[in-house]
Amino acid sequence: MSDSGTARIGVTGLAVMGSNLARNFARNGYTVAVHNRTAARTQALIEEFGDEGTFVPATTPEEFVAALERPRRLMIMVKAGGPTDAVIEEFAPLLEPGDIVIDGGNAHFEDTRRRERELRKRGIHFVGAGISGGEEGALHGPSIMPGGSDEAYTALGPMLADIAAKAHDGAPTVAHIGPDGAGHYVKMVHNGIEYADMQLIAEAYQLLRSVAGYPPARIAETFRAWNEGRLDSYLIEITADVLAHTDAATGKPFVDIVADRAEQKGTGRWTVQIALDLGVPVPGIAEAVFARSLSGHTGLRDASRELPGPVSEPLEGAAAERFAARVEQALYASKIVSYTQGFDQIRAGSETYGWDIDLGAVASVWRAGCIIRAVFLDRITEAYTARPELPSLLSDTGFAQEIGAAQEDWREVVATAARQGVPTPGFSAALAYYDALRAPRLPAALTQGQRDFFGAHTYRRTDREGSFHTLWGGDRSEIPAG
Ligand code: NBP
Repeated sequence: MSDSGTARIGVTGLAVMGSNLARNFARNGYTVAVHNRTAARTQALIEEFGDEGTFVPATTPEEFVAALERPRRLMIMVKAGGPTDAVIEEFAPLLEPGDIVIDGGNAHFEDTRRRERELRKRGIHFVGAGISGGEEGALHGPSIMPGGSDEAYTALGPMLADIAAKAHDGAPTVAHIGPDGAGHYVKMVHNGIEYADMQLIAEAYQLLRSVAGYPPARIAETFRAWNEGRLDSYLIEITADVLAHTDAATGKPFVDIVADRAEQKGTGRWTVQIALDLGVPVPGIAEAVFARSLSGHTGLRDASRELPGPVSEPLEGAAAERFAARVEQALYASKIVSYTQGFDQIRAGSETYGWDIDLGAVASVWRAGCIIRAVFLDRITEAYTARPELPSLLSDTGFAQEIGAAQEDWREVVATAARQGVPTPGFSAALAYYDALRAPRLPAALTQGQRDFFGAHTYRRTDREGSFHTLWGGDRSEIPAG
């Protein structure tokens, strides 16, 4: 191979995310090699933003690789899936042992594990890095969740820290999550939690609208007030902005002219699929994915509109205000439960794949830059930092006390929603999860009895070790099994 180039890092794939990340590196003083399959994008970046820093434009993969200092740091920002594999195949033969390939796209963590394994055979480090914050984050500071080897992180970490968002205490929102696919796995669960957060906020909105009888502008004010307290977060802030917005064409509240059909793309669905594979209960995330899916089933909805439901009048005055305060409690309690489930899924993935993920560090890198950034994440960081072995977030004394204080209102909100026919799958599932965890006995005992009856699946007893089967078709005596 020829002499080393001068670029500290290279970015290939210069659509919105790649070009903004390249600019972010350049603005932080790094010389950045830039490349795109279609050269026009590279030219456009140099023409429009070339004066923001030092860019080395390359038109061929060979030129691009030659522009990088060694060990090379090459970031891929192309469409996830086949395009990422195509780019790896194109560049890998041009690289040398010790070089680092970073995939900042939204890859499935199993793909990242496979790619890491394959490149490791050639001595090349592969870093699957989850990047959250959209195009604004990419430019001004995202939350970054890199996986891969310790060696790669040593060479890369300080640069990622420079371009990452900074939390209120000045800490950069990046941490080495763990080996191979750990970073993309955590990014996936981040998106699952994002789905759950958004669903809970949507349910709070619907309750304030239908039960408290508030118009969107009043609900926007309510969310603004909540954003001053423990719910302070990016999602609550933008919810208030969306609800306060008026449609210019009709003069109606914007939220009333948007079709009520939501999209559910890759990562939310992956989170639930993987949770099922790992046997981790994440009903809050699952209900959020299903709620979006249901909203898009217009045929089913059209055919069901005339089904009977309760008739009720919205609340008024002080009663409406009292109910709104209860909704805040229900939202907060349900949010604690959603994060409990998300962190439990990260713990399960970490154990299954041997990643040794520091849950406190994960909470810490979500404190700024990403979509779920919130004051609340400081609390989670503190809880896991104080007790890394915490069995679940609900075992943290502070969160348990807050749930205890919220539960009466939470139950009342769920009961009111059921009585008035307002669908609240997120609030209800969160409460059911909470009650199931705290139940002294679950009806799973009966389920086991049924399974033994029809399929001789056996059961365990509460009073002694071993598996047992009852001869249901015979004299119903019990025999040891297995
Ligand atoms: P896109 O996901 O829209 O991908 C477009 C880029 O992929 C272009 O540079 C395109 O090159 C390149 N590309 C494709 Br398509 N097929 C290729 C191939 N076979 N070989 C080489 N290059 C190929 O870009 P994006 O929205 O900037 O997102 C980039 C990555 O970041 C994705 O994985 C995305 O999921 C992830 N991400 C996006 C966001 C976001 O908010 N948008 C947030 C976080 C992560 P061309 O110009 O020649 O067509």
